[in-house]
Amino acid sequence: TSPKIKVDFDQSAGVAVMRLQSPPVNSLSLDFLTELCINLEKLEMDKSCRGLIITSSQPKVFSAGLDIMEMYGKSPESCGEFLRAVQEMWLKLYSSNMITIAAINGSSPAGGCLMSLTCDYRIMADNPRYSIGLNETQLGIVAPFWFKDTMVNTVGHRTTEMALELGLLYNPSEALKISLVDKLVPEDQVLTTATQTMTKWLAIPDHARQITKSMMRKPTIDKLTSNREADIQNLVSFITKDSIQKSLRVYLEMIKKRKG
Ligand code: CO8
Repeated sequence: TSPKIKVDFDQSAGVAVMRLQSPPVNSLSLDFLTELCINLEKLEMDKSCRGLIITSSQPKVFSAGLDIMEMYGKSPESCGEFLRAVQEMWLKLYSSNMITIAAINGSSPAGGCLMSLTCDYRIMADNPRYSIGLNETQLGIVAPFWFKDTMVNTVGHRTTEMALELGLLYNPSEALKISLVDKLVPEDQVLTTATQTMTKWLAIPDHARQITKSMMRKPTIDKLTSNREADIQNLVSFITKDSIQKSLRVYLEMIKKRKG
């Protein structure tokens, strides 16, 4: 099978560009997450890699979030393995020592939004057809507490409370207004703007920036690392309930119907 992630590392700049290329919509399957984590680990260990830009190779979509098929009609064991991989992705990205910038060149619901939120800075294409947000309740499911915490840390408690209860998806200008993203640029300038922004962040001494980042994020990360298996058990028993499986089926039928 062809790689779902393409990494270009510019040794002289110390910056890697990671392109998500899992057609059609970069949904986060177990295979995708495994590949993502292997790539992240390699870059993290390479001391010459100081910055990482994450973007999508797929048209119109940054990432459709978790692959719903990994949670639908699957055994508790499979669901558990999958959700452990989602935790792993979040832990690796949120605790990265690298400067991470999301170049959001398409829609970014749910797990796609989470990936963006783990980054240090978010640049989104100014296209009103794109949307971003944690829309879990619209599927009849609940965002894990660490999804919630990551959003609270970015946009504050009140905005997160309302966004999560309603499962709000924001268009780019709304997302900018609540600081869910940091900057909007025309679609064809997302990557170049990310590179320019990276230059600014690279000017800060790594050790000082890294300690500061860790100081800001460590309490949130510790909350999950000290409770990983209990969290999995909790999520698995929720997602495998008949009523929740039914909600997922209804939602899947809805996105299929909406097509065309
Ligand atoms: N998982 C699996 N398949 C998907 C997903 C997904 N997340 N998203 C889209 N697909 C499929 C579609 O069903 C469609 O399949 P097919 O071609 O067989 O009909 C194909 O991908 C292409 O999709 P679209 O035709 O809809 O593509 P568009 O370019 O028109 O739209 C969007 C792209 C905007 C991304 C749209 O597909 C969409 O809105 N998708 C749903 C996104 C979503 O709601 N994701 C939520 C996932 S849940 C999550 O991430 C967090 C869960 C937290 C864990 C909770 C544990 C308790």
